[in-house]
Formats: sequence, structure tokens, C-alpha cells
Amino acid sequence: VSSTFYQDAFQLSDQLTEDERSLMLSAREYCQERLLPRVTEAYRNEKFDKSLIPEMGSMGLLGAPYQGYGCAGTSTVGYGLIAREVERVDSGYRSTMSVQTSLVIGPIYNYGTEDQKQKYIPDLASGKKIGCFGLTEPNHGSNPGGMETKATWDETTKTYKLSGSKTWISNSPVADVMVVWARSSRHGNKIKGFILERGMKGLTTPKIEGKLSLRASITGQIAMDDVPVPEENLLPNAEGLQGPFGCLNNARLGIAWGALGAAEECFHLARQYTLDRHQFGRPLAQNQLMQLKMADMLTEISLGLQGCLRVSRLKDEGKSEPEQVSIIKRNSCGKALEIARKARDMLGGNGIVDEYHIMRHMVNLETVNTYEGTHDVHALILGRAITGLNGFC
Ligand code: TGC
Ligand code: FAD
Repeated sequence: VSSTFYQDAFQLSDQLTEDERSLMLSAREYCQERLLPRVTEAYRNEKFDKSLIPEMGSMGLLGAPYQGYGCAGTSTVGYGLIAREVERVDSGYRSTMSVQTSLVIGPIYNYGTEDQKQKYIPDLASGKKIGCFGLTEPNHGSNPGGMETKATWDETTKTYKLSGSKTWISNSPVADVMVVWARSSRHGNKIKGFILERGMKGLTTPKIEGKLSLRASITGQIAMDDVPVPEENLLPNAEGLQGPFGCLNNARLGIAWGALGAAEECFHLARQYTLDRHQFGRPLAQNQLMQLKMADMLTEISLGLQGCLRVSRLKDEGKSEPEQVSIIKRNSCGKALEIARKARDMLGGNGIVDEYHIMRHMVNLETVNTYEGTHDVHALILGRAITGLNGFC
């Protein structure tokens, strides 16, 4: 077996196209050289570094799977590979990237007018502007169907007045552009998407303080008090929960790849640490208990990545189903969290220190396991698909 077997047991790299392989390598180089050196300080001090957005833009990492408007036009696999490389450094950086791509550029690209695409996407893809996605509300997290935010149509001013509050919104305190979902009085109270911009009257985006996870990403609320939103800022081509969920299918797929990137990093760090550190007169890695943990890690990572690859290829062929994405989002997040916890243990006391990175990944993965549909919510989505019975209520 080759000495790099532990890095790519199923030769994933051989299953990529030439373009995908070179994208993976250039993303890896950027992430390792530019993101990794910043992350410990950013995390320790809960400092969100806005300058990384235009940097990611210039590397073609924002809006990657979309065609035109300054986007790179990669395959879905290419998008997944970017998420994996970014999250190998930090889930919060991947969050920034995937919100901008799947949850802001995505809905404008898929549901917007030509004018909206031309107005917003190039600046979002280059990173000149930052976006956020407002679905979750204080009283409606797993169940966004209960949404209370209202868009009241005002015929005289030809504006929608948005009122309500979104919470747990990645990037919101620094966002220039906000895709917000609300019940529209003009559309029979159905859910519609709106593009809001910083500076609109009645709009504030307070930061959520005290996060012990995802500290390199900034999270906040979107508070709306009769915000006047011009008619042309309505996303015309989406109605009902299909709108936001259509975006989430893409973001969840990126997360499935990304979480395994974090898991790979924890595995590699723990492997090297246990090879280097000696106890009882031999490397820790020589103990059968350590080898069992690493065998389990490599197995889950290898199988998980094959699942991500398969679902992404199905998506590029136009044959993927949301439930397939639920399988890989849930599996990757749950397995990555287990791997991070085991890897943390393998480092003993050093495992709790931020310079060794693993504990940061571990606590980040608690969020990743929760957002975009919790581990259990995805189990219920699958349970419904398997049995035809709705287990949500
Ligand atoms: P349900 O009856 O299942 O569906 C209502 C309508 O939506 C359609 N739909 C989908 N369409 C496309 N893709 C999907 N995955 C879809 N899932 C549902 C469905 O066909 C139906 O359409 P229609 O036309 O018949 O009305 O709705 P439900 O209310 O029973 O939903 C239950 C459930 C649990 C599936 C759903 O609410 C859910 O997935 N909850 C999780 C919430 C969630 O994921 N929130 C994410 C917030 S965004 C976020 O976390 C970003 S973090 C970003 C980062 O920092 O990286
Ligand atoms: P709840 O829905 O209250 O769930 C609490 C617990 O109950 C969970 O364990 C859940 O699995 C369980 N549960 C819920 N319903 C059921 C049921 N029927 N049966 C069994 N168990 C159930 N949202 C956005 O819109 N945009 C963003 O950019 C965004 N970014 C985020 C960033 C961070 C750091 C975090 C933490 C969250 C973010 N979210 C975002 C919100 C995220 O999507 C929600 O936190 C998530 O959907 C869960 O909702 P909740 O927190 O209200 O938990």
C-alpha cells in the first residue's frame, strides 16, 4: 500500500476530471497558505476578517457552480471540493463561502430577473459585496413553514413593507445584500424571497454574542420594522417553501463535502501526533486502541466522500433527489463530529489547546450538525421518505 494511502484510500482523486483536480489543488494551496495562518487568532478573538471575501472571490471560490455573471461555472463536484478544502481549515470560513454561493448567489441566479442577476451577482462573485440568507426566525427554526415575517404590499408606493425578525443568520452583521423569506400579502400569504440592501429604512442586523462555536464566522439577526422594499427586489420565480429549500439542497450538499474536510484534518493531525509522541517507550500510534480509532476514521471518511461524489455526480446529471442530500449531509456531519471527538482525545491535554486545531473543529462541527437541518430533522426527512409517514408532527 502506498505511503499516502491514509490520505486518499479510495483514490478519489482519480475519479475527478482534470479541471476538478486542478481546482482542488489550487483551492487547497490558497486555504493552507492564506486561511490557515489566520484562523487561530480569528477564532480565539472571535474576529471575522472581511478581507477574506474578496480574496476568495479572486480565487474563483464564490458562486463557483454557477455559469456567467463572473462565476467560475464548475461542476457540483468542483463546488464540493472547494467546500472540503475551505472546511479543512475552518467550518466558519466554509460557512461564509457557502452562504455567499448557495444561499445568496444561488437564489438570485435561480429565481431572479435578468436585471437582478446583472445587478447583484458579479459583485457577490468577486467578493466586493457580502450576502446573507434569512430563513430562520426566533420561533421557527426546524419548522420554517411557521414563518411569521410579513411582506405587506403597498400599492401607492409600489413597495413591500417587510416586518419581522430573522435570527442565527451567518454574515448578517456585515452583509450588504440580504435574501429574506417572508409571507407576502400580494401572493395570498405565500412565502416569497426578497432582496434587501443595507441602508434600507427600518433594517438592523445586530450581532449574536457569546458563540462558543463557529467563532471565525459572524452571526446575527435581521430585524425588520416596516422596511420598504421596492417591487423590483422581489424574486419572481420562487413561491412557497420550495424557494428556500431549493437553495438549501445545494448548500447542504456543500456542507456534506465540507464536514468531511474538517474530519480529514482532525484525522491527519491525530495520526501525526500519535506517531510523534511516545508513551510507555513507543509511539502512541503503535497501540492497537489508537490504530482502531484511526481505522474507523479512515473508513468513515473514505465511504463518506464516495457518497458525496455519487450524489454530486447525480446532481450534475439532473438526477439527484433532496433525500439523497439528506443522507450525505447527516452522515458527514455526524461522522465528522465523532471523528473530531476521538481525535481530540488522542492528543490528550494538548487536544484542548487551540494551536492544535482539533478542538476548534470539534466545536465548529456542533454547529454544522445543527444548521441547514439538524441531524435528527434529516433522519425524519429520510424516515418520511422510507415509510411515507410524516414523523414531524
Ligand atoms: P414539506 O411539506 O416537507 O414541504 C413544503 C414544501 O417545500 C417543498 N420541499 C422542498 N423543495 C425542494 N427541496 C427540498 N429539500 C424540499 N423539502 C420540501 C415541498 O415539496 C413542499 O412544496 P409544496 O409546493 O408542495 O408546498 O414541509 P414541512 O413544513 O413539513 O418541512 C419539514 C422539513 C423538516 C423538511 C423542513 O422544514 C426542514 O428541512 N427543516 C430544516 C430547516 C432548515 O434546514 N433550515 C435551514 C436554515 S438556513 C441555514 O441554516 C444556513 S446555515 C448556512 C451556513 O452558515 O453555512
Ligand atoms: P429547533 O428547531 O428549536 O430544534 C431544537 C432541537 O429539537 C433539535 O435537536 C432538533 O433536532 C429537535 N427537533 C425539532 N423538531 C423536531 C421534531 N419534529 N422531532 C424531533 N426533534 C425535533 N439560519 C438561516 O436562516 N440562515 C443562516 O445563515 C443560518 N446560519 C446559522 C449559523 C449558526 C452558527 C447557527 C447555529 C444556526 C444558523 N442558522 C441559520 C439557523 C439553523 O438553521 C437553525 O439553528 C436550525 O435549523 C435549527 O433550528 P433551531 O435552532 O431553532 O432549533
